[in-house]
Amino acid sequence: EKTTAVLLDSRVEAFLQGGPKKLFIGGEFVESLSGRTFETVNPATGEAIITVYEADKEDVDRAVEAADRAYRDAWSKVTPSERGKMLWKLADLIEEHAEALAQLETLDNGKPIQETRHADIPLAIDHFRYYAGWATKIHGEVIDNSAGTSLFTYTRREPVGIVGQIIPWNFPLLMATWKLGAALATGNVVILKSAEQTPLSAIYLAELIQEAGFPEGVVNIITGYGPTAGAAIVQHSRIRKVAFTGSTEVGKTIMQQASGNLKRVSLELGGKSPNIIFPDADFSKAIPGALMGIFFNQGQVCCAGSRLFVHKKVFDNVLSDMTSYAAQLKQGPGLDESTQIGPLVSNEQFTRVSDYLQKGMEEGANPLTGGKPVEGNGYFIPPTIFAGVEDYMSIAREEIFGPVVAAMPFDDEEQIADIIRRANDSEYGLAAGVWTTDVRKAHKVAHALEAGTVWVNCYNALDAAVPFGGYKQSGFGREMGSYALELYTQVKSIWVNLD
Ligand code: TXE
Repeated sequence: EKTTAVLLDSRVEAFLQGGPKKLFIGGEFVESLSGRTFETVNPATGEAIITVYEADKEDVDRAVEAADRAYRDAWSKVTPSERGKMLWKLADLIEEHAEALAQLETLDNGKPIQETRHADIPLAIDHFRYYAGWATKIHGEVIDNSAGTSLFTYTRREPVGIVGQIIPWNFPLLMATWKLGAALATGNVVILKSAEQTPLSAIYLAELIQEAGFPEGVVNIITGYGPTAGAAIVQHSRIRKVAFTGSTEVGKTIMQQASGNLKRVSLELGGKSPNIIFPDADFSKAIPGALMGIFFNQGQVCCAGSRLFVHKKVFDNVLSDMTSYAAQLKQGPGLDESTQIGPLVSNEQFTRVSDYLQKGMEEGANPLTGGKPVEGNGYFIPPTIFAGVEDYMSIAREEIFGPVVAAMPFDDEEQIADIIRRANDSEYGLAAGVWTTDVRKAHKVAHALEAGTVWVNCYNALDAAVPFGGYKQSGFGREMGSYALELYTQVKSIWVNLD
């Protein structure tokens, strides 16, 4: 039989040789001070890939010293144009190492290689290029309000200083990129902690950062756990800002802990995004859109369209098409060219999603396809579509973060108020989707939805230039676009007496 297994890139093989992978602090690869390590696991098999040094508080302290030195002695003397050039160089290096990075990401996270090649890596490259352009465009303004006086005022946009960034495992490289791009373009120094489930692509990125010519200590990348290394970042008084992407629960803890030193906080948290298909939708787009909205990245996407509202007139047809497509999606190891849906990232996530499948059944929902975890090695959950779901059920209210969609019919003829009320009836507000060919309805619904992003006749579209972030308990602060610059700059007003 013809094998479709990906042949490992020699760069990946070289990367996986030798002892535990090290922390990147002060421009060097170093062991953690405790010497402790942890394993990172291949989710397709459940077997360890390699060990990684485990950072803790004392390593964060060391990174802060390195960052502080870099900020004062080196980074503040680098011109914006040179900063931009380094970011562009980094993008070029990622492009040059694209296949190795794609494979490493797939190995560590489990996602299909087709997705890492065509989404994660190109989006990361674009992102750094976009922010490379911003480095030279960070301006203050002259406030000319001084007629009749001798006073002259202007503002400067200055970096915040040392920033901490904590990222999740669902898009490990891309999340690192979203965090680093804006922070570096605006002249900050960074301590970034990757997620313990997926440390590898960030370490590989550190090698490229070194090669791109960033002064030592400008970017420090550490691997370790949340309650230790992550909390040490949040609690460190010399780190002036923390940017976090992850669960709403941990987001709350971070905000509480950051209140101790009044660190600035931006949070990109969970979601339970509604995706609404009206009866006048173009179904040739809406059906694949709804499928991609929930099954992309095994549903481990903060903006996944996990509450699918389909108008009652078309509910049965839409669901039957979706079901037959979902049932034939090819599930397997991410490092197989033909895989369309991979394993979940970890045993913990596998258990969490399996529990939701069980709960959905107990609550009386009915799986049209999927519904039971796959037996055997690896953390595989089949694409699952639940019908017979009521708004109050936990599978319709809580973030599952797996390939599981709760499909619910809705019925309003002229009024759209009812479906908007149902869509907004959530503590989350990250994203939403609307499928209709009626342009008035599209805008009306888009305006009424309580979400940081609304996709009309598309889903999961992302661009470095377009802001992304949450309403309500999905967090606050906007990453990407010009908006992210605000997270990483502070404004100084300068008064000059010209007399
Ligand atoms: O997330 P955590 P987990 C949601 C999703 C998932 C659930 C749990 O619903 O099922 O969260 O996933 C670090 N101080 N999302 O447990 O714990 C941790 O080391 C500082 C949505 O993996 O939030 C990791 O780097 N940091 C989400 C990061 O936080 C701490 C993406 C995220 O881990 C910490 C991931 C602490 N006390 C999960 N505790 C999204 N919005 O995209 C943990 N961390």
